[in-house]
Amino acid sequence: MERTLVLLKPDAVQRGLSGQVIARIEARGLKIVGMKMLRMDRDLCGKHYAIHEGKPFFQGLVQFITSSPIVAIVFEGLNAVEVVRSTMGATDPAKAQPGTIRGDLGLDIGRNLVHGSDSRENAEKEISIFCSDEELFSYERSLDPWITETKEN
Ligand code: DAT
Ligand code: MG
Repeated sequence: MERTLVLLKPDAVQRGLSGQVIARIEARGLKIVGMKMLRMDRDLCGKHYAIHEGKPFFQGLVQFITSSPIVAIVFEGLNAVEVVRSTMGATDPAKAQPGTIRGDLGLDIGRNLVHGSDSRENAEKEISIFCSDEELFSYERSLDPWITETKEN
């Protein structure tokens, strides 16, 4: 089953929106297979956001994401990467559709509440940055057949 990394950024935790954000993703049917709170440092930021290094917003992004604890969650399920991305909405909350996390709860691109991996390949990389194998759980839920017809993807 496909897995993806979600980060509840410092603004989500500080604003008391962690539960709401998790609930929206869980309600789609995706399963939590790993979760922890941590404070990102510059080093972890460099690894996770390597692709954005040198961009004009990078400094502000590092400043923000390291400013307060975050929650890292690994979700698993059918098309987990794409489903999380569409549930989050566009990067800029001003452009995100109502009904999405960013479109309902955010205003500013620099305070957009949540991260979600953008491809299966990046999801695998990002999950390994944040979680060890021992921190990830494989388990069945009795309701899974009511959420997905197939076990494969
Ligand atoms: P996403 O988080 O939707 O995958 P991204 O990977 O392009 O977006 O950028 C990572 C984060 O960097 C994004 O969540 C917020 C910040 N960011 C991106 N573009 C920005 C911009 N133009 N101004 C300020 N922050 C920006
Ligand atoms: Mg991204």
